Amino acid sequence: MGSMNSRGHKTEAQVVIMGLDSAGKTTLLYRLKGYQLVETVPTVGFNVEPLEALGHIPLVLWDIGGQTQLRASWKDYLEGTDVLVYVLDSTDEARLPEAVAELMKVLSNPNMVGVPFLLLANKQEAPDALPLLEIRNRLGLERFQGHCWEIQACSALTGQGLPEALKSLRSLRKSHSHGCVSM
Ligand code: G3D
Repeated sequence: MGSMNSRGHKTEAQVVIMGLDSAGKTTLLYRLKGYQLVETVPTVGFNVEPLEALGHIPLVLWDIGGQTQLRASWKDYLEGTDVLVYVLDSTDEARLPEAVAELMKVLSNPNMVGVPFLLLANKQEAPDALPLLEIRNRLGLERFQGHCWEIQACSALTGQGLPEALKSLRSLRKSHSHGCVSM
């Protein structure tokens, strides 16, 4: 893994998936890999999974547990990140401010300067999910100056929005080296 942290040596893009616990990161990871998870367990530490769903672009997704005690170590995994995927639980209105605060902390890490990110408003198929526009408004666009970013509604459970999410991921990955196409 050390070689993947070195920008000079890696051949794969490094995509990091983060989010609070229960946001749906593990379900999403397995769904993106074409697996179906029957049951998930809280992620401890991180999983490194090669993702071939993006055609010929090999990506590595690091699924980092969002439990409070592990959040302190997030910064250790950020070096060499090409794209951050940050998963929000659209049904957890109460924790949205906490999720945004944690995202701000991650983005303020020196390793994250100029790193593009994709916000996934997950669990959108749930009846009590906040609509994407509402989530977008609550996030406050002005916070994210200096980063290319996109927001995408999705459901890791049904797969809704995931093809679009992968497309965004691919364009954000390019934007890391070539600048934002759109903000
Ligand atoms: P985490 O890896 O971010 O901690 P998990 O989250 O992937 O373990 O998911 C936490 C719970 O949310 C799981 O339910 C999982 O089934 C559910 N979940 C994940 N994605 C979605 C989604 O898109 N829609 C809905 N409705 N639920 C989702 P349990 O009941 O096992 O805790």
